[in-house]
Amino acid sequence: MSPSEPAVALERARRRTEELLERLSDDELTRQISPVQSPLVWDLAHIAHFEELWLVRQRGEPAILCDSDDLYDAFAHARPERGRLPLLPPRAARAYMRDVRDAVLSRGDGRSLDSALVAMVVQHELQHRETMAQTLALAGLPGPDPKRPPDVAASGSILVGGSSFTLGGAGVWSYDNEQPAHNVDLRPFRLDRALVTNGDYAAFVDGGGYHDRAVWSEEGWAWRRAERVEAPLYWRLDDGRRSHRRFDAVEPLPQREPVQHVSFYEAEAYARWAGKRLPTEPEWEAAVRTSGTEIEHARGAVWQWTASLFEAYPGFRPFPYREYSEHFFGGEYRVLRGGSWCTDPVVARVTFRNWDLPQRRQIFAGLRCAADG
Ligand code: AVJ
Ligand code: FE
Repeated sequence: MSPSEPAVALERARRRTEELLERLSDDELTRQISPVQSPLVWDLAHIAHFEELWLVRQRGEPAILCDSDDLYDAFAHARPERGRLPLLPPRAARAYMRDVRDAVLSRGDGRSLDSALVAMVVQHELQHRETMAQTLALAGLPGPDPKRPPDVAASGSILVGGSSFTLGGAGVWSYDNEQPAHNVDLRPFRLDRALVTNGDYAAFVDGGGYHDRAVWSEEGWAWRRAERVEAPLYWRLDDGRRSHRRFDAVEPLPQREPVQHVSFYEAEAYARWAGKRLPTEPEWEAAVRTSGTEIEHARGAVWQWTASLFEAYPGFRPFPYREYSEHFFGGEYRVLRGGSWCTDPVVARVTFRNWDLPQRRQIFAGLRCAADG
């Protein structure tokens, strides 16, 4: 990032946030729409609070939001409780965002800012923008434009083969969990060029995949039964015709679009039903690094569940935001790779690691299958 770029990157992220929420009423912004998401007005003030911590207070300037630090600390209150907190109302939250930004840019247009901290703050806002888009989808409110992934055209698979690959890296945009770069040895494997489409996935649903115990893991089967899941989130069946809800509209299921809103358990079951498996995280990154152009929609179409648990790379050091990754290591979360149609390109990097609980379906996530080589 050159000296003038921090301000540009910060302002660009902010415009994307504002555009997403422009048309919403105060009630829509304030409501606890789902227990798995925060009220939108929490995300807004949390974005500003994060920026205040890292770009204002970090350089020794006085606090802007006094006495409310714990309200916007993601570890102080769980998502389902945030709607009951005395949050800043929409007008005040927006004013707070502007006040923080003014303080950040007050000194020489942001020229004195640390690029790595700005990169973290910019990415953080863009990640929350995607989280807020998930909330809009859950609420049935209008989404951003374009609001869908591109159609799939590819077929076949590529063979990636047995050698040593570099995983991870350290650039200005890299989070701690992407570092340090290190070598991994991989056995030869195949990765499908195409993402699994709605049409592919409908064949699994129609073929009884949700009732075929053999293709589900024990944990996945228990989840499916307890939650009575029969299809991806947002799918509908009316008089034998399949449709889905996309944000505020119901439409016929687009067959060639990548499937979205499946859990890790469903992704795993589909892959097994298809006689394949999910790629591991090193396999995904090695394939995209070495054969990126042959893999259709490697990044920026839908997040792709991997078989890997979210764990530290060997030699991991938490920084600068200590809890960002470290808090989530330990085997509860699965890694997703690649980014969705809603992920900003600065986030959808080849080394970027996303994670969520295996049962979550609000993410714009689908899958790409792999097989042994
Ligand atoms: C990387 C999407 C799992 O939302 O929990 C935002 C991103 N971390 N603020 C999350 C994040 C702190 C994170 N994910
Ligand atoms: Fe956050």
